[in-house]
Amino acid sequence: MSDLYKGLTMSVGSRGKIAFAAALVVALAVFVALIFGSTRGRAARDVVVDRAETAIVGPKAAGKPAVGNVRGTRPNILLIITDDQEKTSMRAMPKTLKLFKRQGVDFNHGYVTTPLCCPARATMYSGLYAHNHGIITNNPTKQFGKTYLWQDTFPAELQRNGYYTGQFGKYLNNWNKKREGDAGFDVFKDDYNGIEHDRKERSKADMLTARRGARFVKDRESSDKQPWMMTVSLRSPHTPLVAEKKYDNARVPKFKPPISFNETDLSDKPKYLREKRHDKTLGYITKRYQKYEQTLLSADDGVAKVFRTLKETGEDRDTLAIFVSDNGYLFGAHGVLGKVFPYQEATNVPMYMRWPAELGKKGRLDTRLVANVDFAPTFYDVAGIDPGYQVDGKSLFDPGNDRKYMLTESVKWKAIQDKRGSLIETKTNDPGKPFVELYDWNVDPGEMDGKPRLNNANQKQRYREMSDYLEKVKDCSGSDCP
Ligand SMILES: [Ca+2]
Ligand SMILES: [Ca+2]
Ligand SMILES: [Ca+2]
Repeated sequence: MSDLYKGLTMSVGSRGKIAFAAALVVALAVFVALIFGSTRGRAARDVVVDRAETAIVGPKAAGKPAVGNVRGTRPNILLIITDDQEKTSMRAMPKTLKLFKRQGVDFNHGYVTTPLCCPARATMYSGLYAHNHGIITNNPTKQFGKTYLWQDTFPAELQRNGYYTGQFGKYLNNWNKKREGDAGFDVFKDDYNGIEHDRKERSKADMLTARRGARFVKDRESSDKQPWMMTVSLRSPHTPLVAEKKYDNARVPKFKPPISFNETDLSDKPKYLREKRHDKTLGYITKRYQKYEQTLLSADDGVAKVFRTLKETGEDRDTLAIFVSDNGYLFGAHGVLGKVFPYQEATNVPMYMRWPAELGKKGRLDTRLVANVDFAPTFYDVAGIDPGYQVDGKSLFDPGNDRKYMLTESVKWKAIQDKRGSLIETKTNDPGKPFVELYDWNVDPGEMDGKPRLNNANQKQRYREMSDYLEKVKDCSGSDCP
C-alpha cells in the first residue's frame, strides 16, 4: 500500500494536521509565486495539493469511496477525445481498452451533457453547461469572447498555475488563433481545423496528432519538474470515413443493430425526429459502421503511441488521463443516423480515467452518473486550483459528486435522467407545452415508447418528480446544477 492510500485509515486528527500542513505549503507556494511575479513556468510538479478524498465508487465499494487520499502531488493531465464515437465501437480499440478499462476506471454512466462536437468540447474545457458557456451549435463564433471565455477554461487556469499546456487536433470549430487568441495553450496545433472534410488528409490525421502529442511529452523531458497538460483530439471516427490505407480491409467487430433499429412506430417521438428519419437498410449501415470502426484502428494506434512515450519518459505513473468521445451516434436507432438526439446512443459515451499513481492499475467500474461537465473541476481539484470563476460540474474525486439526476440539453430539447430512465422535453411552437417523452429502461430498454404512461400512483409520482426537477435545473448555474 502506498503512502497515499494510507489516507483511508488515517485518524481525523492527523488528516486535519496534514490538510493544514498542505494548506501552508500551498499558501507558501502562492506567496513565492506572487513575489516572483507570474507563476507561469515556475510551479514544480511536487507542489503538494490538499484535495478531497478520492471517491471512486464501484459495485464492490457499495457506494463508499474505494480509494482515499488527502494529499498528493500535481499530476500531468491528459485529455484524449475521439470524435462522434458511440460506445459499442470501443470493441475496435483493444489497445485503448487495455490501457483504460483494464488499468483504469470505466464510467459506465458517463455522459456528455450536449451530444454535439463543439458544445461538448466547450463543456469539457470550461466545466460549464452549454446554457452557461453559450455554445450550443457547431457554429459558435459569436460566443467566443462573450459567453465562452477561454480565460475561464482548464487549459488557461492550469497554464496560469504553472502547467505547460498543449493542444493537438481540433479545439473548437471556427476557432481562429489569430483572432481569438491561444486559448491558454503554450503549444497549439489544431490540425485539420477547417479542412476536416479533406478525404486525402483525413486518414493520416490521427497518427499526425498522436505524433505531435508524443513529441510534446518528449520535449518536456528537459523540464521534467514542471507538470504539463495536453489534449489529444483525434479525428476518428468522424466522417469522412476514410481509413488508413493499411486498415482499408481490416477485420473489425460486426455491427449489432440497436433494439430500436428503424423503429416502425415513431408517433411517440418529436416531429423533428420523424422528419429526419432515414430508414437506411441494415446492409448500408453495417457497411458504414465497418468503415467507421476501421478509422478507429488508427485512433487506437495513436493512443498507444502516446502511452508508449509516457512509459519511455517515466511519465505514465503521474499522468491523470481521461479518454472520452465528444458525442455518441445513432446508427439506425429510431430510424435515424446522427447525433444531437436525447437518446442513450448519443449521450452515454465511452468515458474512462486512468492515473496509476493514485488509482493503481486495477480496472474498476465507477457507476456514478458523471459527465464531461465534471472534467475541468476534476483537473482543478487534482492541481489544487481554485478557478477564478464558478463551475457547474463537480470533481470526479469529490465524494459529493453522486448525483441522482443528470441534465442534458440541446437547441431543441432538455432532458433529465437517472439510472433507470429519462424525461425529455422538446420545444414546440407553444413555449408552455413541450413535447414530452418518458422512458423507463427497465421495461423499455430501447426507448421505443416515450408516451408518458400514468396508470398508477408510482408512475405519476415519478413523472411529477422528474418534470419538477427538470423545471428547477434547466437553467441552473454553479452548485444549483445537478
Ligand atoms: Ca463530434
Ligand atoms: Ca520524465
Ligand atoms: Ca415508438
